[in-house]
Amino acid sequence: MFVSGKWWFPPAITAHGPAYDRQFLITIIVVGISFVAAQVGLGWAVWKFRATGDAERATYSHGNNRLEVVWTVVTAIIFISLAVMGQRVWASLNLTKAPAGSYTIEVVAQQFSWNFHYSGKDGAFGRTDPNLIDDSSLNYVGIDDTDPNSKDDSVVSTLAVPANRPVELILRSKDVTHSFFVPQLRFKQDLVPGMNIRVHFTAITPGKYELACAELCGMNHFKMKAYMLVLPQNEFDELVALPQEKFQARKDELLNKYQLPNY
Ligand SMILES: [Cu+2]
Repeated sequence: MFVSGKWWFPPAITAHGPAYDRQFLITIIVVGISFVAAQVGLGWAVWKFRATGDAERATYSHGNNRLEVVWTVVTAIIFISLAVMGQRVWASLNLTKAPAGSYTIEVVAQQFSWNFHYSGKDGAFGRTDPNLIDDSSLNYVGIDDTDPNSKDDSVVSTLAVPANRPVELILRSKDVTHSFFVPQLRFKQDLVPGMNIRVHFTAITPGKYELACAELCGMNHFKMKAYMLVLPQNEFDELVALPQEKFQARKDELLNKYQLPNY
């Protein structure tokens, strides 16, 4: 299954993707070898100590302390090393701040949809207040209309990000825990009510990708999906400078222009 590549991950589209995939491959090879060795050892013991038919009494063996210490230490070294190596790749993204010049997008999840808040031309987000959230008047993220910074803000249901530029997402939830997951980005991050969780990445391959909620968040969880568009810089700049209505229309055009990858 692994070797055929048929049931493998979709190709990674981020700058850090290859590091994640390399780490995953190392882990699966090491664990795979251990698995085969353990199963062969078990098979050998079953065969070697099988009943031979000469009505021999079973004996009790306490085992071998030295052997137990050796395999415990070897196992610990292997698994702790893998964890430390994996941690390094993970920490470079999760425990560091987004690089300067990142493009910031606020993500507000709710049962059962995604809202992406763009700061517009001025690059400054309008003030938001949970008390102003009103889904019936389409104010899904609680934008304060009296704040001048909010005038050019857009809230749309598709995530558009620039290619080859670091992007920072600020993840929030209005109700329950949701989870942001685009397989091609190689990360999955919960959105927790009451928390602002920051993640950053640099997408490098323009295209259209599926964004799913990966946390069972209620009855219509299965419907909670959106698309992520990775756009060439000029197309992205042009899109995010548009006012809300035009942004919506243009993003629909772009959703038709790009095709989902084949799985
Ligand atoms: Cu959800």
